[in-house]
Amino acid sequence: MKTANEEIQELDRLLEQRLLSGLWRIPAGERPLDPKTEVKAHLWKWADIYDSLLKARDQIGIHAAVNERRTIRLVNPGLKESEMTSHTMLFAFQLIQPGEVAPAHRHTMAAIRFILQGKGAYTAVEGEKVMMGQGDLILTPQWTWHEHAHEGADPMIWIDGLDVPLVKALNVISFEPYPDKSGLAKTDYDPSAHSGLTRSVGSTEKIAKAPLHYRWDVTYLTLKVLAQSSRNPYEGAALEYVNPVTGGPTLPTLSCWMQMLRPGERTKAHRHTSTSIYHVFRGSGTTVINGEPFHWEKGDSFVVPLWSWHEHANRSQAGEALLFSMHDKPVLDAFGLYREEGDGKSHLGL
Ligand code: GTQ
Ligand code: FE2
Repeated sequence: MKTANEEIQELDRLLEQRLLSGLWRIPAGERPLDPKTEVKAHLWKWADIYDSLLKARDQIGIHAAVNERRTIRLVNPGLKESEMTSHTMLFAFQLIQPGEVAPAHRHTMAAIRFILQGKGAYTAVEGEKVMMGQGDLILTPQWTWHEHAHEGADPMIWIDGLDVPLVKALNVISFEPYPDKSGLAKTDYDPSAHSGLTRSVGSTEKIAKAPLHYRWDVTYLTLKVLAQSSRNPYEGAALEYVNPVTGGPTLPTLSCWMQMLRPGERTKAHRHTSTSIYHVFRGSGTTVINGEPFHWEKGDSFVVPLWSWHEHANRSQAGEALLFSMHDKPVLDAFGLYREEGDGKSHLGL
């Protein structure tokens, strides 16, 4: 006599041969009450990143990499196999030397650059030369041609943020080197055509082009005014870089923020189903993630995994702290999967 269990196993084997599977085989752990992720909270120190970049500067020619970029990525300790920073996003640091050109290519991954050090380099996006300044945000939307080149004197360092693992999960990675080796034909970036506020008189363009360049002076001035008038209990004073043409987030898959914590400011804890990667642009403080304190200083970067409780504090009583961050929230929002809890209340963003 076969036991009931043996009969089920036999059925499971039969179904397996037919490339079928019964739902009764799914372990209970795969249906948790709370979202679960492999992504771990982690902080990378600037000293490690900077030292690694300088070593790569001396040892890695820009053409050694398939991408022809000298970039170093942040590898999440929970994602060592894929070497990604979160399950949805990649955060990397790129260094380019005076005279170097990172040749044009395009890909289905969208990218942002946040400029940390140096001057005199540009990113040409679809041939428009966007000059890089410290604290600027520059966008290369998906499938736009982009090349980087450095016409200045000192090494240039910036952050690359991309949606690589998301696009990979959807199996739609495409990458194309620019066919003409002499590079993109270039014109200067025209801010009047991209602001959503102005256009040159006589222009026949009916629809404004989305900005590709968010300059630091404008961001900082706006943030300072915001900080004087309104505070978000979970974020301090926080700005999202938006697309004024669509009214949507920075890019369809990525939202970028710049936020300020005043001296001694401490935020309330909350959690949400989006994942965030932070970079300390100025100041020092502590972010508590699921009860574990992560102490940060200028140049450090850290990941807040989805659904983990987190709160930020500026440790200084004198200086403001400025955090740049990148979020996959637009993806969650697009599919009604963004959910947030804080203050003892649950807010379903549906
Ligand atoms: O600069 O175009 O960090 O294509 C990864 C992929 C940078 C870039 C990265 C890229 C780039
Ligand atoms: Fe690229």
